Amino acid sequence: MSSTMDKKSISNNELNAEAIASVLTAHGIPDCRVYVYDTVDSTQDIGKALARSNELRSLPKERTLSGPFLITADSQTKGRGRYGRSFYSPHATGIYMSLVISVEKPFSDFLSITTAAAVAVCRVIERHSHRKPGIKWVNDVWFDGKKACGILTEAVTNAENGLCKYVIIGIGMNLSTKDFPKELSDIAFSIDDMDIERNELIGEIASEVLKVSEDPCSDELFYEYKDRSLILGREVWWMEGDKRRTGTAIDINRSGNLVVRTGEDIVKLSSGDVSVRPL
Ligand code: BT5
Repeated sequence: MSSTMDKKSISNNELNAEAIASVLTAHGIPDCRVYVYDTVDSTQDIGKALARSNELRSLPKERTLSGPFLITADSQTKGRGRYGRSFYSPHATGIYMSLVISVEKPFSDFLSITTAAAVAVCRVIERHSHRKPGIKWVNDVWFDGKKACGILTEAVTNAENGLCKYVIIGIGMNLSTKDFPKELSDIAFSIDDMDIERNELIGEIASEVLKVSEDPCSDELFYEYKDRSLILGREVWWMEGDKRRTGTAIDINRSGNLVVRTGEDIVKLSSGDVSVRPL
């Protein structure tokens, strides 16, 4: 945790594109365009629209906006998670950001981007909080058994060659939200002890995510993800259709599957949700 910086009021801190861009530049990323909004439906949608309008412009190659984009907003009215679920994004009490990265690769090369981004987010939080975050497979950052941050990765693909054109990494984090809706009050957490203001935090998270996205499948990130995993060795349960299944999470493999022992069987879960039995 930084000792030189005073604890600042994150909730009163106004978003500022220049301040965020200067943090990115200080971290060696001068070419990331930053867009700041007050209220949007979803920063993911703005990211996709920007990526598409970039394509539609048909600019000569040397003038296309190929650098990454960062979109952040004070609140979202339709913040989303996976499988059409919603992400609660109240005004100015959290971080709601999407990073758009231009790529020309098969999407399979980017399957690890969500797990790499989770590691990146934990690294940044750890620099600025007294608390230690952990990762709940696949995409949640947890504190004290509650979710503080969720990550959603989406892609824009080229219909002709099936290659991915843009990856959009969405990150939502609670910082000072206190009044969660009833359905979240027992499961959501706000990281309210960080010694960094919001623009700097967004800039640092974006820088770290952009760095890890250069080689999201690296050994270093894979082992760090497993080290930070809260689920390994724990009893878990999940639904298979209307059947409830239970087992012990014993590994996460290189494809990102959660490997679970259920009696005599070994099951590999590829996505979806597992719940962890409380300790
Ligand atoms: C996620 O999905 O956790 C991915 C969340 C990504 C949000 C970011 S914000 C910026 C960008 N723009 C967007 O529109 N989205 C991204 P998932 O694993 O499906 O989890 C969704 C579940 O998390 C919900 O069904 C709730 O149970 C829970 N949840 C919703 N809002 C929450 C919050 N603020 N804090 C903690 N848990 C929450």
